[in-house]
Amino acid sequence: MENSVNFKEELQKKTERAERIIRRYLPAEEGFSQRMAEAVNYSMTAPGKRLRPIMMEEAYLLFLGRDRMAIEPFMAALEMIHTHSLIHDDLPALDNDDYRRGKKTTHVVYGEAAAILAGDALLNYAYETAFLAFQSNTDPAVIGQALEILGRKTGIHGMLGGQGVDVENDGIPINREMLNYIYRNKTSALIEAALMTGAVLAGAEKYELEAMERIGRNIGLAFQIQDDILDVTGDEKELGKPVHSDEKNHKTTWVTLQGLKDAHKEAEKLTQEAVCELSSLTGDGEFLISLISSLSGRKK
Ligand code: GRG
Repeated sequence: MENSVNFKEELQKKTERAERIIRRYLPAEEGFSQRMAEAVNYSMTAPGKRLRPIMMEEAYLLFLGRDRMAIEPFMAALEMIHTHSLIHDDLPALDNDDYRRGKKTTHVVYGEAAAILAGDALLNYAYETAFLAFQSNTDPAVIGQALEILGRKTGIHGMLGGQGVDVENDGIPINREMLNYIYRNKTSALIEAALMTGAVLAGAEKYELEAMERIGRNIGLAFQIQDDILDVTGDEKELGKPVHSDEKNHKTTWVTLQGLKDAHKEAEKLTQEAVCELSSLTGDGEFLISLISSLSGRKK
């Protein structure tokens, strides 16, 4: 992208667009439990970055997709699955977090039972939403392929699988190989899903899908390492406090394992690999490249 002002403006426009799409597909707060409905909409309208739907649409545009009725329900569905994972991850049985997206977490506001149900509701409603793509003019076989990717990358062989291994190893020192496995699944898989579903809905070839999967993996790993960096340098760095390890969860992270300097280097290397592979594909990947590059310097 020409300069960072242009990129920021573009990002804001694309975030607002993703926001409008997501809100359009949210369930009406009637016809089912009022508390659950409020909890669903509370968590979905909290100010997330909307990175995954944005990436999905960019991948779609990269391969010249044109059918809004096919891509938009998938964008909303992926953000629902992401939000479900955040609600559940924040629960007392998992990370026990009180704040998310700058607001009190869903279980703190609505109670644990409603938060569990809201997370379940979103996971299920995500598929109801994605199925709306069958009302579009896109080949049903292609939509079926996108649904298969969405299910696989977010399930036991993807995000949920990574989270399972993460929880199992909580408090136990793990090696770099295991940490990579967890990050690849827990974090990269959703980004892989975003890029691959976007590409497949636009009619990308198999080799192009494989490229999107590798790009998503590298972006996700860089994103998670950056998250580890922010865990130790975030607010405290600004306050001039010393860097510390992940004290809250006694968790192994890239930073506790390899140190901050190495973590920065690795995030940069992975980002460059993703940018390089993206540049080699045909189509206009300029915005996506700027977005990926901006993530390794993100502050939240
Ligand atoms: C509990 C089913 C279940 C799954 C949990 C990945 C995960 C699996 C939970 C989320 C917690 C976490 C630390 C995930 C790692 C990826 C990550 C940093 C997510 C936050 O994504 P952002 O920064 O969040 O895009 P926003 O709020 O901007 O959407």
